[in-house]
Amino acid sequence: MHDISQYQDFFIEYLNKQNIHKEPANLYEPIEYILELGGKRMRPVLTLMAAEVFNTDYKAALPAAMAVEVFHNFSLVHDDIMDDAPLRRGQITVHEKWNLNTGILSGDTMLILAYQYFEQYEPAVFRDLAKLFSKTALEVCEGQQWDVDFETRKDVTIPEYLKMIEYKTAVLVAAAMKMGAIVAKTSEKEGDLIYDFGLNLGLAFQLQDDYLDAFGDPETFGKQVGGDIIENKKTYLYLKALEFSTPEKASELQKLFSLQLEDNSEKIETAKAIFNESGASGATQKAIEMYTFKAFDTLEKMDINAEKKDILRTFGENLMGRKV
Ligand code: DMA
Ligand code: MG
Ligand code: MG
Ligand code: MG
Repeated sequence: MHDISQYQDFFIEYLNKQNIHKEPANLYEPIEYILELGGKRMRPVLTLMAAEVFNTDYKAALPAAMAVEVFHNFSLVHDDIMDDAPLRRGQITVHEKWNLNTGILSGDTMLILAYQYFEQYEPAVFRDLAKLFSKTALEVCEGQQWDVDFETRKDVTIPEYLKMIEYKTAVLVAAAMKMGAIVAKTSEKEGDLIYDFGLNLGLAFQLQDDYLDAFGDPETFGKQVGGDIIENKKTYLYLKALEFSTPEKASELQKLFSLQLEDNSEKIETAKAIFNESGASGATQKAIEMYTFKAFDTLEKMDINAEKKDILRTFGENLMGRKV
């Protein structure tokens, strides 16, 4: 199977047959709401693809893919609380549609539900999936805490930013792929290589996410454009703009990113202009390409045929050009 949309379709069909969110009853609605809003289903598709790349029927990886997607949605619901986000996938966020408690508890519930999907596997596979899952969950939470801590810090460095996005985002993309490899019972070496591939793809993905947060098209983006600027997020765009600007411009930008305003339209426009004029936008695009190509380099080291490498490379190329 080559076509990404086929994997998406198979996954969505499987997801729609699930009954997990009927229990617990009062959390049913928000969980169903967030899981069925849509999204690209990128992470579960990667789990299925990885299983197939390692010569296993992708259907065997559907429960693991489901765990990945449910975990991802847990992190989104909590992320939207942390980021005070009004919109997700073009719809009102869970904590705004219901309330803060429902956001926290439906997120927590999804975290547990995700784990339960592994119970469908035999003991040895279960153990490896569960181990990777808990390591990943701890890293994502740590990364998310750094993301929030950085909002009020003036001295965040590029290496700190890169470690933060590795933890909050890239490790889940990497784990999604490695879970496919675990289901396929591939060698540890191949499992590590696909993890490395996913990690670099995940870094490129978050850099692109940060770029689109400022420069995405509000009509199609599905989230509030400029949200990171409003929240004083120390993204690659911001850090590179500081690095490339004159001391005067840099201190203007630093001041701008310590404000909390009612009306943010001017702040957003000023920040975006500095991102563009300083060359930070171009540098971000270059970094996205660099991490994507780094992922492709890892692919070359893998013991899989050219056709399978093409499937993964095409996925990476599509991701690089994404608009949402
Ligand atoms: C998201 O970072 C990270 C996790 C773990 C959900 P983000 O806040 O930039 O994501 P989004 O742009 O989707 O809100
Ligand atoms: Mg967010
Ligand atoms: Mg966030
Ligand atoms: Mg974002």
